[in-house]
Amino acid sequence: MNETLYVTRPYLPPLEEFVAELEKIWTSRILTNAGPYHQRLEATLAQMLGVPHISLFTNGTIALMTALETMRLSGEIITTPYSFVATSHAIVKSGCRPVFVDIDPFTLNLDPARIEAAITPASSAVLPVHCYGRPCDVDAIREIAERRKLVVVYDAAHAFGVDYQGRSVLERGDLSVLSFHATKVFNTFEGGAIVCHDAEVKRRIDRLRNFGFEDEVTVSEIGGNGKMSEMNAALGLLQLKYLSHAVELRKRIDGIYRRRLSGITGVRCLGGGHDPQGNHAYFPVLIQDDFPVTRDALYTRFRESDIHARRYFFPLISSFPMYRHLPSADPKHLPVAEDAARRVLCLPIFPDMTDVQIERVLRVIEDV
Ligand code: T4K
Repeated sequence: MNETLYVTRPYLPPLEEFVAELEKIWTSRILTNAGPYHQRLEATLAQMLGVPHISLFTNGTIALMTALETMRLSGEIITTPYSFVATSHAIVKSGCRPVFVDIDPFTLNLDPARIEAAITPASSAVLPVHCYGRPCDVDAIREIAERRKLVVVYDAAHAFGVDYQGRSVLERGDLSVLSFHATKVFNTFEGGAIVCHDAEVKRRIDRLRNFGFEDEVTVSEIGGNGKMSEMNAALGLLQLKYLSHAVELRKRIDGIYRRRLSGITGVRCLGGGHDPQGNHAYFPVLIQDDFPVTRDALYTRFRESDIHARRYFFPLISSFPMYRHLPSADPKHLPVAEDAARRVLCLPIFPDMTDVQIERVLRVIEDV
């Protein structure tokens, strides 16, 4: 009997290192509210990622909601249906309405060529996703947003450490939002962050993260509680020591998959050699019509072999009950996203995946 092989596994530092940090937290009794670990992680991440300002959060979803609030958005926000459901939920929870626009068939990111047709007088922003950590067409999106006076908030949940044209992709847009969930390339158990360009905006983000407090006695707006705890920040700081090694290990697995799958008709690997500065967060393949079985049949074969490949992102967000009534959710407006959701399968990839485990995955596909 094989052990279950999951789509991802968190890469963790040696337990003793974490325990040593926990002992310090126990002694200090500072558990949260922008304590020393939190401050160090913010400073270290800003420097390491090469971004001007970063604010840590309890998770990516709260960070997304706070990002939209920070920009005082209202009305409609143009977004992709091909993402994790948190992307649209954050829009609605911030009091706005999502407008779905189809994706590009090569990157599976929001297609800039379709944004303009979706703009109405009620549009306030665009919320694209760097899906699987592959950069959106950020220049085209910026050009449209500037011309049509729209804010751009990137859902960069997958894009930790990703560069675009030699600089962090997180610098693009008005704000970028990261997730540090356990399933991500860099994790703090749960966690997230907002990247912004100037100190005044950071102050607003930090206020909204902390109930709206300006100082001990002044509450200037209705904020929430999005603070990251010291324990989470301590894990983050430790993870950073091992991050580049972890990404190298992911890259190696990506390379093996790509080589072995290139000879198999009907399996299209997304991305590839042209994104050397990617983070290899996911390994999505699209199952084409000339593959002997459907994507769902292949998914079932994986399950029968105790391999939990995942259909990220199926079903489309636009097909969930709270969104499917929207005019923009009509499948006839979203043919590329519909097709991708029907074909995609994310294969297991995580830093300490063994060669035997990689073989197990490939064998299921090769056997078909
Ligand atoms: N925007 C985008 C584009 C996102 O992808 C996400 C999150 C967000 C926003 C929101 O960020 P957060 O608020 O989550 O910070 C997972 C994650 O829960 C979610 O964070 C992630 N995207 C999404 C793509 O995947 P599930 O429901 O598929 O996770 P789950 O529990 O099935 O985990 C997948 C596999 O990972 C498991 O089979 C085993 C492994 N795993 C999981 C956990 C939680 C572990 O080995 N250890 C663990 O602790 O949503």
